[in-house]
Formats: sequence, structure tokens, C-alpha cells
Amino acid sequence: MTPDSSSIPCHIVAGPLGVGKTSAILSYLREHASHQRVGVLVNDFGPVGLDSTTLQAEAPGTQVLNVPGGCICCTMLAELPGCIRRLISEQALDRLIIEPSGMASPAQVIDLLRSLQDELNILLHPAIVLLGAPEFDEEMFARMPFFHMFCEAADILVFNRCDQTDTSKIDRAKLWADQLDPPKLCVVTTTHGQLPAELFDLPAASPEANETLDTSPTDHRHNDHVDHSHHHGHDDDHHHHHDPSIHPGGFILEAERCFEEEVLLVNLMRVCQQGIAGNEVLRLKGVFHTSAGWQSLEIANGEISFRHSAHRRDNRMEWITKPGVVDQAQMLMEIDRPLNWQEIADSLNVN
Ligand SMILES: Nc1nc2c(ncn2[C@@H]2O[C@H](COP(=O)(O)OP(=O)(O)OP(=O)(O)O)[C@@H](O)[C@H]2O)c(=O)[nH]1
Ligand SMILES: [Mg+2]
Repeated sequence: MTPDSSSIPCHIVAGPLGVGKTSAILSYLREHASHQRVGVLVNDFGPVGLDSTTLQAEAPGTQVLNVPGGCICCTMLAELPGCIRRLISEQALDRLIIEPSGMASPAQVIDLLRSLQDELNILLHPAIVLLGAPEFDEEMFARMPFFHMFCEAADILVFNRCDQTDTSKIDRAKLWADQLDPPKLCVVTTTHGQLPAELFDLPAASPEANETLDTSPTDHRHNDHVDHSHHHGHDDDHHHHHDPSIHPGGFILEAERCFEEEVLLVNLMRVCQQGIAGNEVLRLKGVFHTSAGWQSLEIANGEISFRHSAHRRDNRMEWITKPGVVDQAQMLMEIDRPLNWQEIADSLNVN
């Protein structure tokens, strides 16, 4: 059975932590949400769901649903069918976009969605997978199962954050990607997740196409080869890809609480550079009511960024640390700690 023509086109936008998945979805919504009813399902790594907050604030007409956290790499699989049912029962959708957590195996999400196509009346379109152009390294990509997992699952491979590296690396990445076997449907280089709109109109894979193939780039059989070997102690039969030394955390605080902007920024800079109590902060994102208005603050790829946010409902933040856990109280103490100017001067080597 194949889904009929009324099926809702369904797109997966996957990729490692902080690579630009939400940016890519936002970029699509900015262009298309005024004339399409788009539903977005986001599976954030943490317990709070910052991405759905951002998407809701920046694309107000869009139906956004957060697939709640739990085990950071596999919750989505259990919750996904129910969440899709909820989204499509609330409103007739022209398109459904799914952002799996950067810790999730995209192949597992694709397998699940494929098996649900008829039941949910969705039609799975080519999987869009983003990788960071600055991180491109032929040897590392070939050697590390983590990158393999993303590359193999991609039908459309996107090298994002091209503004953060030089053109020779971008050219090398593209050349490398063009030679992958089976070949990708399309390889794109971009910044801030800006994708050509046509990518979302590339046809879905048909089972027949998978059987004929010489170049069949939409062939998903390669998903079978993804390494599912890393198993770590759940009593169900899920196989996990995430490093067990990676720990998510998060909090939500009332909107009335107002943070000093300067204090937040300086403390976040320290947290980004030095970590917390021997733990590296791999990713952090939050929206805060600050003395300078509502701000969205992030640590991604070892850099801090901040901008105004349209969110007003509450202060919220989530993070991932390694190798130890950083709990809510500890994180709050770190980011709201009174500034010690002597310590700051020392760390900057200023007398
Ligand atoms: N300089 C630069 N920054 C980018 C680019 N794309 C995204 N960013 C920034 O990188 C940070 C992470 O981007 P997101 O779109 O949230 O990434 P994500 O993959 O959804 O992150 P997670 O859902 O947490 O895994 C944000 O601060 C973005 O503004 C890019 O091409 N260049
Ligand atoms: Mg995201």
C-alpha cells in the first residue's frame, strides 16, 4: 500500500546538536507559513523544550508541538505516533516537519515514520540532514560512527554554518559528499539553515524506486547498516547512540523573575569557556526576562550568541553537560552569580 494523494508531506530535518536544524525550519516557516498550514514536531534534548518555544514565538501561526524529553535519544520513538495524531487532528495540515533531537538516530525515526505512513496518512519526503561545515574532516567523518549515522540517513545532505569556515573546506566537503555511495539526492552548502524551497518539493521515495535504483538516492536500505550496537541498560529493547556521559538538564521559572542582562552574559561567557565544576557545557539554550528585555541566549559549537526574543511566558533554559550532571540549582547559581570584577580581570589578564 502507498499513501494516497491526500497524504501530508512529512519532512525530517535532522543533524547533530546545535548544527542549525531549528534555524532551517524557521527559515522555511518565514517564507511559507503565511500560505501553508505547517505543523512542526520538535524533540528537544532536554526536559524543557526550548525549540518549540522559539518556533512558536517566531512563527506564531504555526502548529508546534514539543515531543517531551526523557531518555535523550529514544523518547521520540515512543511518543511520535501520538504526537503526529494530535497535530493532524487539531488542524488540516499542508506539511509536517519533524526535528529529531541531535542525540537521536535519524534512521530510527525514518524507519518508524515509514512504517506509520499509511496509518497516519503521511508521505515521507527525502530526509534533510545538516552537518556543520566547520567540523568537516574527511578522516573523522569516515571514522566516527556518530557522523556516519547522520551521513547515511541523509537523502539531502546540507553543510550549514558555511560562514564559519573557509571556502576550501566547503569545496572539500562538497566534493566528498558528491562521491558518497549511494549518492545523495542533493548536497547543499548554506548558512543559517537557508535551504532552497525546491528541496521541500523533491518527490518522496517510492518502494518501486528503491528496488530499481542505479542511482536511487532515496533508497533507505542503507539505514539498515547504521551501527545500532551501543546498548546501555534500558529494560526495553532500544538501542542507543548517545554517549552515556552526556547529561541534559533544564528549568522553567516564572516570567516575573528578571535577570540582570550583564550578569547573565558575563556568567554565560565563563560557563562557555570554563564549564561548570569540571563539566563541559556542550549545548545550552534559554530565553530570559532581562533588564534589557526578553533575550534568547545560547551556547552552540563553543560560542555564545544572544538576540531579542518574542517569548514572554516564562524564563526557561536547557543544557547538556559532560561528563557529569549539572542540576537546576547549580546552573541557576552559576548564571545568576554576582559578578566578581577582580576574577573577571584576572581571567582576561587585565590588571
Ligand atoms: N554563524 C552561524 N550561526 C548559525 C548558523 N546556523 C545556526 N546558527 C546558530 O547556531 C545556534 C544553534 O542553531 P539551531 O538552529 O538552534 O541549531 P539546532 O540544530 O536546532 O540545535 P539543537 O536543537 O539544540 O540541537 C543558534 O544560535 C543559531 O542562530 C550559521 O549558518 N552560521
Ligand atoms: Mg533545534
